[in-house]
Amino acid sequence: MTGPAVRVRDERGIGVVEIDHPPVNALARPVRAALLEAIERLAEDPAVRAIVIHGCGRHFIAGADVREFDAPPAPPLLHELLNRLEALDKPVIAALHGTTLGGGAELALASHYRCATPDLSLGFPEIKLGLLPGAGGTVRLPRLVGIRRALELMTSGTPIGIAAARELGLVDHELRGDVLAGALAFARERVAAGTPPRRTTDLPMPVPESPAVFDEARTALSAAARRVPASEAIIAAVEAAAARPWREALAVARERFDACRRSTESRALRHLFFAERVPAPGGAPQPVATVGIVGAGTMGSGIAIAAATAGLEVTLVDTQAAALAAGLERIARHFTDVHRKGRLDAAAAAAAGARVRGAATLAALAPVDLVIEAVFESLEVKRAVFAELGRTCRPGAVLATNTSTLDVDAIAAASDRPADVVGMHFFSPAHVMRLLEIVRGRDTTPAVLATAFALGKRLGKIGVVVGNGFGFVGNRMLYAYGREKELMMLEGASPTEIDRALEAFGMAMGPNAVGDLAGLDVGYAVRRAWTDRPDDPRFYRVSDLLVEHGRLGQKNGRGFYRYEPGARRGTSDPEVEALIRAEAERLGIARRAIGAEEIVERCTLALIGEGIRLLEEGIAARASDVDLVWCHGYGFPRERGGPMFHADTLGLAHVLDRIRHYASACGPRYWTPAASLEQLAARGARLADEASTGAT
Ligand code: T1G
Repeated sequence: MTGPAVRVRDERGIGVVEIDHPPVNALARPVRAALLEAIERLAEDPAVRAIVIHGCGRHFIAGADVREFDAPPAPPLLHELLNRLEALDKPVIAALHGTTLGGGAELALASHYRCATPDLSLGFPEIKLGLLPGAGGTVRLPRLVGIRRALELMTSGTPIGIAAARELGLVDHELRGDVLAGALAFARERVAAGTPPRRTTDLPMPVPESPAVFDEARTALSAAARRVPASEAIIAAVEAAAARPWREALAVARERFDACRRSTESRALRHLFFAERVPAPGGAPQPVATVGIVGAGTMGSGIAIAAATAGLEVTLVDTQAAALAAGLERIARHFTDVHRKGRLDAAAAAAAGARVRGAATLAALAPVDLVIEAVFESLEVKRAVFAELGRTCRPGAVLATNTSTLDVDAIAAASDRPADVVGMHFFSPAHVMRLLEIVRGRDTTPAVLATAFALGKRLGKIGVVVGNGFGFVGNRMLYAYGREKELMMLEGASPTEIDRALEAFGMAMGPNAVGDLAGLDVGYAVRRAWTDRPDDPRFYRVSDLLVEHGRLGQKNGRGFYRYEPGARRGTSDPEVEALIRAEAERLGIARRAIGAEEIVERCTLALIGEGIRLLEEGIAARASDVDLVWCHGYGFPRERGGPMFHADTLGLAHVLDRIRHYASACGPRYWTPAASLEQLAARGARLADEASTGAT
């Protein structure tokens, strides 16, 4: 025994090293120390003829322990451990199953032989944490699969299954049945055949597939990937492996790894990794097997697709026969498409589609476990639906509303069972976007909240529990962000300048392009219904003006931009700029050139200021929740960690100083700093360190 995380035993001459470090066998320091002790012991034992390394549980090894990266690496260092493993004079067989990622995959490459079960998922996801494989992957992987494929695997972070792994020569033998028994048999065959250790670093580096293979990899990087230093670090590390002896190249990789580990981008991505794994809210979730969805429109059918794909039985209700038919057709087409694109096999796609049935009345929802209402965004309409649901649905059924801006308590009250009501705000398209705002109403019980959260997780969503306030967290912040871009267009920035500046900052799409995509009339209607919208003639004046001139966005070819038929990206339209100039003059606004720096600062500080208010009011429970909302719901750049992490990167004293600057430059109406910001800045605090308000 070498400690609870690593067990060693002798199986008739084969040394078995079992890693048992739940939940994912992460290679934390104690595990590395125990592994080193284990392999040294087996190396010295003359009775041991070969070594098999095996991971207990669902995963072989999920990689290094991500929690260790905020501090310098502690010995034994993983790359040194793996070099020692590879140098052993006895055959080392990695018995792979399930998830084999990062350092786990590197351990496999440092082993002499690799067996794997059909459920293998092998990959190098370090890039998603702003890191590179730092334990030898950059020198061993290209030796096994070639330079181009190695670069693809490491810069994408996408795992491969057993078939691809075998084809690439990463797996020598596919195991059927018990992974350890199979690996032991494989090891005995190696011993019987007298097969020597096969060291990956003994293999020559392959000749680059083309002289430009490294620059081709750079060119192939997406804009988002280019903003993460680890992308270039991976390419440079493999370039070094092609030009130098492997130990020197590994030293280059180590230097690059440590620089990436300390980078803002990696710290931001690691922040989000853990933010996405916050514990579920208290309360015991109820089992949900059947779901009712009210409203067969875009949102309702998207939610139905997500639920059916997750294995739930779905009843989609729409009292309008044509709308119901259109919704069912949309759902059927989706499952046909996902099969055609190879994302689901024929049987799975057919089974998922068969789990959705239509109904014309809410009576069909009487027996279901949970209902999600997704009807027109009108309080009157929603209240009528909830009044009927309250009478119709079985006791204990959860009643959720997909409202994006309306008062969940007002909707809940209509049901006469507000304790069963919760908000589940999906983002469109509901079967694609991962964000789900889970709105706790005044009377929502912990069990109902936990049930909604658990259902969200089952649908593959990132669930964020928020309080019941206008726009919850995401849309309330969106109005602050949009307010500034609208004001700056009146003050002199063109729609294109706004979008280009924010896309250069890292936003997935500029706000004007987003408006055109969603339809400018959608926001227009919401703002009309907004009872306490700011009494400011400039507030969203440009967007309103465009709608009043019949410019609705992509849907009718003209919005902020002009869209040629079929074009996804619009072009600047002089008519829009003339409209804006005339409106600015009418409002008496002097125009000026506005640079990208001011555009980005005003929009991001507006986001930060509103996020801090949401924390202060308890609508958001913790800063990382606000980051999840904006990274998963609105395309905030992940390598900046979200608006709150970005505020901590800037420093709250700087944030406060700049908000005060805009209070004097633009007026205090929108730029009065939250009291909590002044307190946090005064004591040099970070938002990430603030305890959860828990108020939601
Ligand atoms: N380190 C520390 N904790 C981890 C972890 C990791 N690598 N992976 C998961 N956890 C925790 C997670 O926080 C959660 O904790 C629990 O395990 C279950 O996770 C040296 C430098 C493996 C596919 O990037 O992709 O190796 O909430 O909810 O849905 O060169 O976890 O229970 O307290 O996600 O079944 C590379 C990251 C590291 C893999 C399982 N490896 N993990 O998914 O469970 S860097 C990764 C995952 C590296 C080398 C480099 C997933 C999973 P808690 P979960 P899951």
